[in-house]
Amino acid sequence: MKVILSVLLFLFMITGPEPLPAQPAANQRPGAKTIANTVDIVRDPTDVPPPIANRAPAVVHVTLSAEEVLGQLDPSVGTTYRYWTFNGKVPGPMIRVRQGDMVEVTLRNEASSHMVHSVDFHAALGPGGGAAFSLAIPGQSKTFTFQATTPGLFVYHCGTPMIAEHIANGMYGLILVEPAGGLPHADHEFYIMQGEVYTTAPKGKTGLQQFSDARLMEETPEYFVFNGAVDALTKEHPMRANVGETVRVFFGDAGPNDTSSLHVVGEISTRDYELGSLTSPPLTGIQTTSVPPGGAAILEFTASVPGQFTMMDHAMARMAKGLMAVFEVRGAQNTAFMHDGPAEFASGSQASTAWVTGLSQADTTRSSGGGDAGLAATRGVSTHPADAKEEAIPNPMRSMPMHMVSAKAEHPRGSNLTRPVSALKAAPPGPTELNGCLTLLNDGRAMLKVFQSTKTYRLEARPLLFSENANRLIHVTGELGSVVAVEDPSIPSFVVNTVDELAPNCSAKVTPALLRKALAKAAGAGTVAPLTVGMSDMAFMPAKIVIKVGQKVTWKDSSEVIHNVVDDAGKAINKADVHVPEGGKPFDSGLMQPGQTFARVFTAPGVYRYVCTLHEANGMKGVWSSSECWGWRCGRLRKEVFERPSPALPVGLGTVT
Ligand SMILES: [Cu+2]
Repeated sequence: MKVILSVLLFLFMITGPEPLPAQPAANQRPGAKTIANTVDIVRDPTDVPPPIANRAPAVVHVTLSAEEVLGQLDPSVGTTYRYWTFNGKVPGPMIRVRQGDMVEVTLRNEASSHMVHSVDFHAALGPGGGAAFSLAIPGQSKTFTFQATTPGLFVYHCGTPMIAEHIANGMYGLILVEPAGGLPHADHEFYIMQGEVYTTAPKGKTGLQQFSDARLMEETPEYFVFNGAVDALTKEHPMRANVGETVRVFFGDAGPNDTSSLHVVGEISTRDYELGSLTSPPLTGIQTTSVPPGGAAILEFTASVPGQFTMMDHAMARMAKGLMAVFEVRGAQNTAFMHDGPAEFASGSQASTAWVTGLSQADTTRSSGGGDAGLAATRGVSTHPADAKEEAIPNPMRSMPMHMVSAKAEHPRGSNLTRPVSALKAAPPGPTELNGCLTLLNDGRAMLKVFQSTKTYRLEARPLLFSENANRLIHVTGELGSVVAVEDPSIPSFVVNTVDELAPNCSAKVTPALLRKALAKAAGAGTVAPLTVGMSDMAFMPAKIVIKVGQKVTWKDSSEVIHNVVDDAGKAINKADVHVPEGGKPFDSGLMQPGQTFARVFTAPGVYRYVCTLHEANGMKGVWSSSECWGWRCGRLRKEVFERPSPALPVGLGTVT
């Protein structure tokens, strides 16, 4: 046998491979230039076998066919390459078995092959991982069986010398050995392998590229690829998920030479089964995973916010050599994790409301010298004169729970219409409401001049909470903030929870008596007054409320845009965005014209999450496509939360949690 092989190999060395037989131009990648007689070798990353679930150990049949094909290495410029593959794709098929399974592998080396091939399973115990048993000359089939003893994600690859060449040419894949009972559910699973391609000509050359033995030995690949080809997982096979869904990536580094520093820009792995181990606990909260050649990793993360997320080897020069993948996340925007502009105080974000410096003293001093670069730091300088002045305010208050009074709930008002600023410092918990005239400055700041007073507060909230109330007399609830702005360090800030209009303008005709009347009207007579939720063209307001069982909520479309209010998993873009507690019923307001209201009495306690599916429901008009809804506009349509009042709270009081 050895003699036959040696003779064959020798013949190859002398004659070299014959020209490849013409391959059908099948499976052309969409959008790719048609290159005659080539095939698309890219493995679709969603090509993942189903979970093994809870079955007993079994005999698993796996057939791998060694196929040498002319494939597209970089279809955008018409670069082709002679790939050696398992089953015509790179990587080869992902194999999924259970611990204890007997894996019966048949390797069929196609008659059209020019090389001897085999397969070495890292999941197998035995010499060569099965390479000797599976060594097959062109036209031959070999079968061997191994027991999957150890859970984990393992690489397999061709084990025929020169192995590095067979790997570089595309002969690799992953086998997942699941533990008994399987892996936890993930909403999406992807299969990605990193590889290197060594060519004699530099990247960018069109036409058929020749393998370079010298470059392989130098370990200087001309191309780095995910799933076999340049840009394979960006344009042709981007990976998609919706906000709130869990993503699991089965990743292997085929090498043959370089370690991958796998990183997803803008995500943090919630679980990282480092080195592919499923017998060790996963690491958590991982930014970049080191995956050696011939190694693997299982990464999991939750798609938190919509957008495009780039996955790459953080050895970034490799991006220019073709190594990049894209995750597309769709769904409602979530500005809690990141947003443009200065820090805001989202409802319920109690922990993030103190300004401190994140820099060393030296850097703080340096950056407070002025200029844009110093701005952020300046805001946090503890020695800033304004901070010193406000020193008495923050900490005891900041650590207090935010007992926010819902706008329409019972609450004594009128007594603090013109509460002086000095009083704010002295008396925790300070004002929880203010009345005054709202002015929006050109730079986006919202200033509240307290009614019949010279005092002014800078209001902190989501920027557009105020847009429709500019130049109106308003009532705001919230708490004193500790943000000191560079522009006006002497002006205290007030973190806003709710905004209510008291009068449509700030004219002098509004008297304290009229104001009290407006406040009383707004407060309602009873302790379980109906609650109104406004709908601007950006948001539900307030974003979160707590009501009593039996309380009525009225939504009012206070914008100039059609809206709806939907809590029905069957109608939401993303099921994770809506929730009805046990005993509650799904609801749907139907389309609401500007000015229209929709009311509902809630009798089942629990958390309700709902959305405006407006753009989806109104899909008959192209402009309101669902993609519109995935943008920042629709993303501002906040979810509402209803919760049973905590026993610690007086009945009828609302709170923000
Ligand atoms: Cu091979």
